Amino acid sequence: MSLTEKPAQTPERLAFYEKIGRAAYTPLWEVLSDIITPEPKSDCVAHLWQFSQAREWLLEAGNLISAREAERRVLILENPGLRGQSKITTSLYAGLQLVLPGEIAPAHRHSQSALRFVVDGAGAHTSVNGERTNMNFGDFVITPPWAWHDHGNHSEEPMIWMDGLDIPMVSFFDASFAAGLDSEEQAVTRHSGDSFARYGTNMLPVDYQQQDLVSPIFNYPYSRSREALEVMRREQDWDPCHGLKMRYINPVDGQFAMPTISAFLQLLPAEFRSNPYRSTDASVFVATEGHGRSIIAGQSFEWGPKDIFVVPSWAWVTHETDADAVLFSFSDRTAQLKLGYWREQRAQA
Ligand code: GTQ
Repeated sequence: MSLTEKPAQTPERLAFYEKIGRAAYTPLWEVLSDIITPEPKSDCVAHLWQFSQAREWLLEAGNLISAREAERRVLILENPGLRGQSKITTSLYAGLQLVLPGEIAPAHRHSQSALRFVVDGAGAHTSVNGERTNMNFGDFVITPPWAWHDHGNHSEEPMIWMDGLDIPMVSFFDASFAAGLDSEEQAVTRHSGDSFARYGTNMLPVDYQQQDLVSPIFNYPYSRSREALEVMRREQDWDPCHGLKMRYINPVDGQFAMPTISAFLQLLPAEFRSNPYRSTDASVFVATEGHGRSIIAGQSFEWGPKDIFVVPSWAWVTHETDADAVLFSFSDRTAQLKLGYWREQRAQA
């Protein structure tokens, strides 16, 4: 008996397992090494989705079904090791959503938290908590749990963003609630930019009391985040694994912007060769600028702007760039940190 091997199966033992099995018992020693593993073992595999192909198929879907009929016109990015489960990693969902000019994706709300990362088009909007925000390339937008949200596109061009949701986590806890609103769009009761002015300028309203774990900012514009990376690069203090990597925060408590999902933005300079890194949070990356490749568990994935790739839990990853590159990423790190699971490891090149 050990953590890695199973005991021999004798006819007497098998007969016993069969007998108790009929009454909903299972001997631990037959399954222990499968359920408590010395290292993370996952069906989640490394994979890359090329944006050019995704865009073509999304636009094709645009001719087949409206946003209204679909509720959300999304192509799920389904991990090849987790087909049929609507998961990009074991704990997270991702998809690419298309909203065509003039369309509305109707108002609804659910227990699941959502993030949007804008990859194509400009000027569509999402409304949350009575405020409408315009979405532009690279913006990181959050929808808190149980918040009404509807999307629309008054621009002239199709808009595509990546959705990241904690759907598998909520399913795991059997805690899903969802409801539709009786009107297509929620009432707009605040001016655009109000929450950013209140909470996104390194100030808070003087008597502000924290209400929940979600950031009160719901659009983190790319222009601001990108500019920050550009200013920091002058100091040349590149992390050997991550280049310059920042995390999106809730300004009220300095924690991650969402209670279950962590999001990051990083700059890697041209010709960067990272040291190997792994962590227990499987991560979804979107290349926003530049070209390069990531070697994930020994397999190389070439990426360019808007391509999406996934790094499984505890898989070694190194990044290599040709030109300056910017990577957005998200993972369940904040959930793992709260639960006391999260680990990381660095290696020399
Ligand atoms: O935009 O509200 O990709 O509810 C999946 C479920 C997006 C959304 C998704 C959703 C949404």
